[in-house]
Amino acid sequence: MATLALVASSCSKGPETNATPSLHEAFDGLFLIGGTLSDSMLENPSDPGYNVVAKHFNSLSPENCMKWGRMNPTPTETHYELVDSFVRYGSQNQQALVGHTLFWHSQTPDWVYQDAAGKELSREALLARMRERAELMAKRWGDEILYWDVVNESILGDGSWRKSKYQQIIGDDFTEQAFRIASETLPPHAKLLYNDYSMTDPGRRDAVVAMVKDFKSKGIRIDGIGMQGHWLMDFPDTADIAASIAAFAATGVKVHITELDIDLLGRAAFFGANVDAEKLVATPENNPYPDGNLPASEEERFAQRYQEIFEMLVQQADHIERVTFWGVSDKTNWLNNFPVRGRTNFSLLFDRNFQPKPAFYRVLETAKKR
Ligand code: 9MR
Repeated sequence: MATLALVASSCSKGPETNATPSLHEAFDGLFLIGGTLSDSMLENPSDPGYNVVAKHFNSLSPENCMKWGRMNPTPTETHYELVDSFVRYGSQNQQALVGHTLFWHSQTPDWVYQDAAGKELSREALLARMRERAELMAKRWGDEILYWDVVNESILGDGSWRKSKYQQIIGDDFTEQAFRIASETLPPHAKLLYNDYSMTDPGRRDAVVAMVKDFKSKGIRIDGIGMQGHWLMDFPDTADIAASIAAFAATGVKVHITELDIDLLGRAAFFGANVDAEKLVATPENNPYPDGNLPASEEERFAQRYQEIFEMLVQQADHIERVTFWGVSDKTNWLNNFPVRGRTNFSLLFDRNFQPKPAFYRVLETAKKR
């Protein structure tokens, strides 16, 4: 794996990247600009996506390889090599690394909640198992990783706690206990984040604010709020995003936009990133540009949406530590398969050939307007 990471870090730059300004350099002094490494990129050091990653991002998140189910699909099976490669690549490129994610109701295998006989664990036993995972993370990657998504998505839109397996076994203090465990096991330089989607929902926003205040009053460390940013073309309103950023920042934490992408094709029935939602089938109606050629008018609409979002983010830059795109290019972004499988969607700043789109240049311009 050492060679793999070395090769990856010395990937040649494509012709495009020599001429194009670096995104993270443009935003220097405002906030970090991040992207993700997928498992397939980590497995293929010559993936052309590395040209974009090396040049435009100064922060990196692992899209999937650090999830509990990927690392430990069974109690005895361990898959840590891709995380090792991720950490090695990002460290060599001096990118601020994100540990995604310690505890999430999704992508956590059933064995985590059970004893060897298949019986549900007690609260204490599950907390001990969570601590073991945090200790492993700290020991193996704690020195290199800066930001940690400690808990993902434990608050619902109405502000109540998600009725996850964690919540059912541990109780309403699952998130609090997770942060206690993280602050006791991860090194002092680690920044601890709560990460969620649809953070403009008033119920969720207010509950997050109340949670941060509660943790702070109890002396529990929490350093940042991650707003995932899986947004649509017409929702949410940038004013509502700004209001949530301001509300979180007012509690004394930094805001991170952790998983930004814009779903050009849209979702008929719901909003957010609920991966449990029923998947639909691609049809000519919901998949209008299967060959990847977007009409100029649509490209322009997309660029305008990115521009308005970044104009707002730049205005809020004092509160924002990092803006991370969820992926590298449209080619592999998760929205090609959510909520409809097998669509040709358009969501990021680089097209399927890793070329910067008109939206890229609009975003770049916003950095100069400060
Ligand atoms: O992009 C990720 C996709 O490849 C995975 O199949 C999916 C399930 O693990 O997770 C996606 O990333 C999610 C992230 O980890 C947490 N927030 C929502 C993201 C999109 O579903």
